[in-house]
Amino acid sequence: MTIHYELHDDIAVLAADNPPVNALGHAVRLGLQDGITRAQADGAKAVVIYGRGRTWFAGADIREFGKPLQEPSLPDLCNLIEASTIPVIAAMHGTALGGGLEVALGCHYRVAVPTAKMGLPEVHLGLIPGAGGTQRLPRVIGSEQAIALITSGRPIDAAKALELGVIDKVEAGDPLELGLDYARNLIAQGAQTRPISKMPAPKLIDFEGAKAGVAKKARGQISPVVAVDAVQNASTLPFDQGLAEERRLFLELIETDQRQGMIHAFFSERQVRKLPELDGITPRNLASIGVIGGGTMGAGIATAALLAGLCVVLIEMTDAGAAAAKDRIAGNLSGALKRGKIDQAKHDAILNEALRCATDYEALSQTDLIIEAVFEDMDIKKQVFAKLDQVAKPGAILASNTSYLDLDEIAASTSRPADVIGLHFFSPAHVMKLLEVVVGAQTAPDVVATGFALGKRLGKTSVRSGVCDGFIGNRMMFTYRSCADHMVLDGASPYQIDRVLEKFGFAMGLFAVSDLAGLDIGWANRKRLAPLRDPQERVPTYADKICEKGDYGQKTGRGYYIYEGRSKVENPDVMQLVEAERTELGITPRAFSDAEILRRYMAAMVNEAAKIVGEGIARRPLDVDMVSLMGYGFPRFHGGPLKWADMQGLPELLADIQSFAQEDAFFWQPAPLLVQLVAEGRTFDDLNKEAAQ
Ligand code: 3H9
Repeated sequence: MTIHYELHDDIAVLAADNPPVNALGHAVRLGLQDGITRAQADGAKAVVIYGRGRTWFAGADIREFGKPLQEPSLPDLCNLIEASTIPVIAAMHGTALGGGLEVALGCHYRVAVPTAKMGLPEVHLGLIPGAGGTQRLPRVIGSEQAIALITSGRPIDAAKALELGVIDKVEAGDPLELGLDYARNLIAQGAQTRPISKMPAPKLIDFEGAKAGVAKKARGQISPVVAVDAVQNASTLPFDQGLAEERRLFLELIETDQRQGMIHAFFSERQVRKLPELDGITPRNLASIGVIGGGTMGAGIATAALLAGLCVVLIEMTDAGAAAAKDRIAGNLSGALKRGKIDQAKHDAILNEALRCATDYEALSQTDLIIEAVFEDMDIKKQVFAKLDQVAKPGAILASNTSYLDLDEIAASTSRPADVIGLHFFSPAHVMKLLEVVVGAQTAPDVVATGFALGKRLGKTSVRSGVCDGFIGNRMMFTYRSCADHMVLDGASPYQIDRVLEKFGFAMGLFAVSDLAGLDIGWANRKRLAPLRDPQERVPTYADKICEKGDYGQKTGRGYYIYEGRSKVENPDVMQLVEAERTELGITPRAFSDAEILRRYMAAMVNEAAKIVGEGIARRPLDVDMVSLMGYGFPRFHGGPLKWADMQGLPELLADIQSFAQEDAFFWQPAPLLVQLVAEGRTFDDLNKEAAQ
């Protein structure tokens, strides 16, 4: 039973019992419907609804979306609760989200414990609130505030909810007791029901302006924009019509690819940390970590660890280097202080007690895990690992933050390759959410488990990767960057490509991102790869020539773009270099349509991703999707490259790749896994499902 009915004197209590998050699945809806009906038939004077376990209802059951509806629908249930002739009280704790908050808004009174959080996060699933949230919330808090809450999807805490008038009381204690006390008072005062639907329509605001602002931020995502329309209806239509429109818009959004993409992202974020190989494996202890190298990356890693409560020993080569590293970390921490992530006392304790900067590797002798973040050069890394092998205590984990290099070769420079792992952070490491946990041929399972445990402690999404050049993310980026370079040589411009990518939903185009990361990084990597290249490979050189001019992107003020203050303009040198290279190679440039640019770019990305999964570098397609979403700015509403590929149709993508291969058979070699899936009529998501069984 998911809803327990109890009578406490003349108060009926409906206790939700649907772990883990009391999602409002069919059985819960039925239980609430029956409970409300029965309470009135029993002659109860009030109803209290609360959640057993860790939370009030955290929303509709997302797994039901896209399947046939089983009555009662959630909007009907909210209407039924609101129409109750006796007052219904929501006693909330945990997370009252989406349909959960809508059920509470269907109730006549709302009380909550101080730790409760509430919000309407449906836009993050490609949806809008579909059980009256867009009609009831604006009646309570006004359209402006409702638009802010619904289009951001951000939850608010109980104090803010009280201030806005979403709830009537905040009090610490047991939610059931809180609800019962409130109900007794209401009964004593002879209080009546209080349906929000009977409140006056909210005042008109500048909806057009609000919609334009939301559309700009949404960058191609549909649901936040639709949400503004729905909220506007609350002001312009009678309640019932507004509700019917909300339902229509909700059902339209259910059918979209964006809804599928975002729900894929939601479940993948949770699935990605589940690795059968780690079942029953206990991670090693982690209290202190060492970081070697105090540049932007090392300082960022140290900051992330310090903010997570770990002690950090940071090693630099000289005293001046150590002092500079400490300054960098202090700068990061003062940012965290300003944003309210830590208070002054914690800030001071971290800087004065938890962090130690030194120049002697001996200082690492007691640390549990040491992450090397030195220059990306195999010889230097090997020297560092040989030294670590000398000083690290037995059982300490030796981690490399390398972004491309062969982890097995690094591990071989120690006497304990089972303790060696790759922990590939993304810069700035205290901000970016992705951590690639790179597992070498000899890495011990409990070392892998510790890598994941560290990622969790740092608040990262950790993704397992095998060893290959660039691991999951950079290997893919290398390929789609090559594809973009080929298009530039053949007639497109970096600026057209960036515009196409931004239209697709990336916050920044590829070339603008390169400027941000620093063009010297890619240049160094191209130099490293030069001797390994196949003679059949097309390798444009215009990017090297930009670097040869000393233009490294944002840090020098010039790269693909010229940066002045906060604005950027195209750098005219770039197309001059491109044109010179075209002439040298005898290429007559041709026009590329935006659609063709996107098709080629995405085909290159998907094809490489399929190779990565096919080779077992990524365990599942969803691992690739998570890397792209969390580390490379792939638009969440497309779900990730392989979810996007499924929705486009794999046969169509393979046909594209085969047709591009007629011009460049070396670059466009179809991934065997893609060929196999097309032949079997299966999708990448089928592989995700099989892996979850
Ligand atoms: C909606 O309400 C639409 C309505 O407006 C209209 C309808 C007509 N359904 O995240 P966790 C699972 S849309 C099904 O690890 P936490 C989750 O997959 C909904 N399952 O825990 C995981 O399963 P597993 C609006 C759900 O403590 C397990 O529960 N609501 C749902 O870190 C634990 O989850 C939302 O968008 C669900 N609604 O965080 C809220 N929610 O163990 C979505 C969770 O097998 N949920 N699961 O991997 C959340 O934001 C977080 O789960 C929450 C807990 C904050 C609640």
